[in-house]
Amino acid sequence: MKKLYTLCLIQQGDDILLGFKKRGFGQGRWNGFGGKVEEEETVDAAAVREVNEEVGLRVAKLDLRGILAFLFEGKKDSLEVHIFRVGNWNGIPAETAEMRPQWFATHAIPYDRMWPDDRHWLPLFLAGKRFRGTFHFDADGNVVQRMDLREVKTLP
Ligand code: 8OG
Repeated sequence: MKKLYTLCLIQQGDDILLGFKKRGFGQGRWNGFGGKVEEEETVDAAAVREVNEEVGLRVAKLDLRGILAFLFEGKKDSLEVHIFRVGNWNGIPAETAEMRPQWFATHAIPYDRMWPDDRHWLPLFLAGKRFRGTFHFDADGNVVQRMDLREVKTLP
């Protein structure tokens, strides 16, 4: 079964807002803000809701920039993550039970403390590109075994 997730990267000038995940899936890693799309919820609505829940911001505009599939060795379920750029929002980033937010300059992104696939696609994101790809992980989600990543002109 394919599970749908959202991931929002909030950008202001040359800086990007990441959150240190304090609990749950991806704990101990820096990441954008997002989560599972609920039944009968649109992907966009889920993206807006998750940013509000995790960092207290109200998203004004979403720009879909990437769709990535993640498969894990020996597991039937796969994830499809829709990645958005958020350049317009209201509010001030606030720490929540799930995330501790911090701004990072583009040249100081903590790739060593992020999901291992991020170093492959985040540079495309930062260069303003759109992309699609598939990442095959080991069972623990620590090692990328195979990947296919390509730039695309448009996304659905
Ligand atoms: O609801 P929860 O916080 O558990 O959702 C997981 C979040 O992590 C969601 O925003 C999607 C995101 N995510 C994955 N896999 C990966 C990945 O490989 N890289 C990044 N950057 N984010 C990921 O589920």
